[in-house]
Amino acid sequence: MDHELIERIKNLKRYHNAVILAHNYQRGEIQDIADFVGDSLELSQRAARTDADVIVFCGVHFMAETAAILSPEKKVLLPDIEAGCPMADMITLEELKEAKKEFPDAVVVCYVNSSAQIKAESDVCCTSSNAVKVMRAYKGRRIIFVPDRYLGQYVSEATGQELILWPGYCATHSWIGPEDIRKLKRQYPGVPVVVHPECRPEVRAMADAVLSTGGICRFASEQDFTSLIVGTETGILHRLRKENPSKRFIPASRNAVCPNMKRTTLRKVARCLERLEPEITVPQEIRRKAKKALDAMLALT
Ligand code: CIZ
Ligand code: SF4
Repeated sequence: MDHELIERIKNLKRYHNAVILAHNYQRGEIQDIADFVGDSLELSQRAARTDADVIVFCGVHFMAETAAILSPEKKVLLPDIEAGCPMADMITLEELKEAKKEFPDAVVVCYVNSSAQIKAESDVCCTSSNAVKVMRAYKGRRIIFVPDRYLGQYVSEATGQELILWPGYCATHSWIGPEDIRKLKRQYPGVPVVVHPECRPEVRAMADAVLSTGGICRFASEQDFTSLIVGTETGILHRLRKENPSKRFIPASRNAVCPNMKRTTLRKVARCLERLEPEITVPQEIRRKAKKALDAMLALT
């Protein structure tokens, strides 16, 4: 019974002085029990600010790592250790080292969707909400951007900067095709379309706005519309509908479901609070270097 599980989670949370953070792509029932719902950076910053001893990170591996990098004195738990990000895994440390050897004068910018090791080997990190700003700060420099080529292409078009792109991409966002948008535009004439920059360029070209998940949530509450077509992982619809009950949100594709984000269940949250594992830790030397890349980003935004 969900009701009993939720009570158990609440009690364990109090007992361990824990905070539960949920990404915008998590299941609705997970978002509902979380102390805070947001994008990966908002969540990690929130984690660093709380006086909780334990952070239950309902998201994927790199997000829990980011929280551990910013809050080394806290215990960071990931309810399902298998919840990874296939895009983050599309670049290895060796591959990045090779690319750096090939372009020794380049600045390395990594998307937050990357492992702690990749962050440690980068000069600066960025998220989908500040990528344009971060890249502009290095105007005139040669830039290697890893691992998302679609976000890279978007930033390149927005800033006019040429980037050395890595061929990574998010399989979940690439489920959204131009034919989906075309069909919905025909079905709902005049309804605005917002998409995430991880979407394919031909989908992005059909959108009225290209926004991070945080940006989509702000757009939804601030802009005047009755219906909105949303091109990102469908978990965000729960939050959008909850925060804007009088507005209608239409998924660009019902297939845009991230299997890794959906691994987190109430049962797994309760179990990880009972056992205080799986814990995510980052070795000291990697942590120090990765924090430098995150700090460099925070200084720019
Ligand atoms: O940074 C995040 O949380 C991700 C993965 C997406 C977004 O746009 O918020
Ligand atoms: Fe990774 Fe895509 Fe899932 Fe986000 S939605 S965690 S980028 S696979």
